[in-house]
Amino acid sequence: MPTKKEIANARKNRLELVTAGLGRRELFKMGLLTSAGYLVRKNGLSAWAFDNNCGPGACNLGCSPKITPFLDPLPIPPILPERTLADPGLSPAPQQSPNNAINPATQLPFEGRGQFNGTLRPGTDSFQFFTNFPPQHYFVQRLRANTNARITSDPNIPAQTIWGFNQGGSDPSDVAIAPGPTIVARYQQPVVIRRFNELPPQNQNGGFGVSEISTHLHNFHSGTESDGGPCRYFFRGQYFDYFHTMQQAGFDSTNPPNGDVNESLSTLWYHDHRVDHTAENTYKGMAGFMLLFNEFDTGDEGSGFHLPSFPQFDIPLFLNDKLIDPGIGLICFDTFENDGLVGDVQLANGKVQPFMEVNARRYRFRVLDAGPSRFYQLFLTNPNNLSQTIPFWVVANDGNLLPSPVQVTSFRIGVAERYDIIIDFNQIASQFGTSVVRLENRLLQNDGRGPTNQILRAGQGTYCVEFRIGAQVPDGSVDPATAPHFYSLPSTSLTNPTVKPRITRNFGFDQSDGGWVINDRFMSCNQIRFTVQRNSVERWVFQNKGGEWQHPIHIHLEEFQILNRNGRPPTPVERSRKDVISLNFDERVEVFFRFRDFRGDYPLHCHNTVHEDHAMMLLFQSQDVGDNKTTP
Ligand SMILES: [Cu+2]
Repeated sequence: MPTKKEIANARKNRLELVTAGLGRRELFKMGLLTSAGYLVRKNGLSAWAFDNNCGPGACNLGCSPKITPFLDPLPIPPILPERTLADPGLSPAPQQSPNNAINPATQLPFEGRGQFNGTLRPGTDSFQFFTNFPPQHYFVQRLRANTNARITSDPNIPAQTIWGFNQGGSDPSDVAIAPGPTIVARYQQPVVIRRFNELPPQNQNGGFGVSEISTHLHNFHSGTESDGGPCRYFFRGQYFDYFHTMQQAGFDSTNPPNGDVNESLSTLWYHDHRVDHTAENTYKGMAGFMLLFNEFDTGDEGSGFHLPSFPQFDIPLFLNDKLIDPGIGLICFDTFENDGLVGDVQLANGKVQPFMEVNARRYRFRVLDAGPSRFYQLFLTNPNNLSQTIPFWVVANDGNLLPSPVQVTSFRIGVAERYDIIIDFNQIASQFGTSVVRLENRLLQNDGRGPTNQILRAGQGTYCVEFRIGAQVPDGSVDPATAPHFYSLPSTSLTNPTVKPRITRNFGFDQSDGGWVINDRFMSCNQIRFTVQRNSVERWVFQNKGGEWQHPIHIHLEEFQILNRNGRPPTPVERSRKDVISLNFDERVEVFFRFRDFRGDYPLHCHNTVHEDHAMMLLFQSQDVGDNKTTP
């Protein structure tokens, strides 16, 4: 074990390297980085890596200061206000071929800026299907620094600087918040979101974060030009228009003209996706929720599927973990750690271990693991009787309502996954005799490589939110115990043998040379690895090639269904369409894809954002004629 002095010295030296803005190549040349990508154990650079005595969930940078839990109410992100074309932020008005003088959509800064290989732009820079689905709703967001963000009212922790999204106003008082405002949209009502890059210059980043950004709308079926992919970042002083058709998948193929209602999504999130820097940028605050409604999932418990009414009883829950520098009390990030980053300070909706006063009735919570690297196994815990096992319901996976609710006592969630759950606080109060129940993460994870799969005892994990149950109020929402039916799952090659995959592709996820590879290669913006055939179906096989690592793998453009995990059928909560597949140790998973509608390039990547940045990602494309690369 290093001494306290050695730890402090290492921290100081590392911060100096960060402040000096030295890149990995410079550090390597200076002999400070090993070929495996780790800081060499000299000059007091890596002592923190050995200070791992902070207990379960500890970081490998040292221990954050202890922060009193349950001091602050759970913040509910404000709903992003809609704008009209008369708003100055929307002048000039969005158009099908964006205004390239300001909007760089057709001047994409592919890797190395100016080294862009022109053959890589198979899609069009104009918005696909814009004339079919002209925009009806407009939003504006400005990405800014907020130097006065409070993650807790604990007086020992100072105000933090976050980089995040504001509510669209140009006035300085419209500050950025993390998580960002919630964007609410409805199916069949197309939207344009204009995002301005008003971030500070790079040398004012306080140690991490880059002010070149790309905003991905996670899991929406978007054209490549509006997907916010890793290589489509834009710069300070610019804006970028994102157009979303708000049609379900299949609108130009299997289910014209509006897509398959069974593929309606509910809980999405938007986040920065800048290649090589997504972890630090999302960690710095650039992420928020986007919720979609339709004629079934209406947001009103008096209609449709009768799910709890939004926003009063339908609550987004943004979970992430942080490291706090014990010397200065500020959020820190280790840009020299390739394995991943787990913090020992737990946040929900931007506050440290908040509380929420709820009524005794049913609520819908939209739980998001916002990373960067932690997996959770979430339970409900009665702090006054740890022996109780408290059930609740999973109703949606990755934004897809399940065919029917599934009762659980816990669920596992990896980075970027979403689980919508229903908690009946009236039932908990009466059945378990408690007015307090806590959402607790009981999955032991010691470092960024992945969880241990060890489940801690109740009360020994990390509390994420404390619910304080108040008065009973009318509840018009559906009781999940009555087994309501939501959407049906589209067919796969398992459920309908006439649905034959055109090709099976294999993807191996491994470690190499201090980084992370897919089929032995690193991410490159200048390389498209394979081509799927638009309006065809494929089977993909994901193999985790390590016994020490877990990877939450995310694919853009289309969702998949799990055919099997190590030959076994998926669990009831994973019998769903999904956009993230968490690969357990050495696991092999087969999934079924249907590729439709859009043409263009999209990424496949690990959503442990530190793995993603080092460089477990590839680009593929969707075109009218696909290729036959089985191990791309
Ligand atoms: Cu990974």
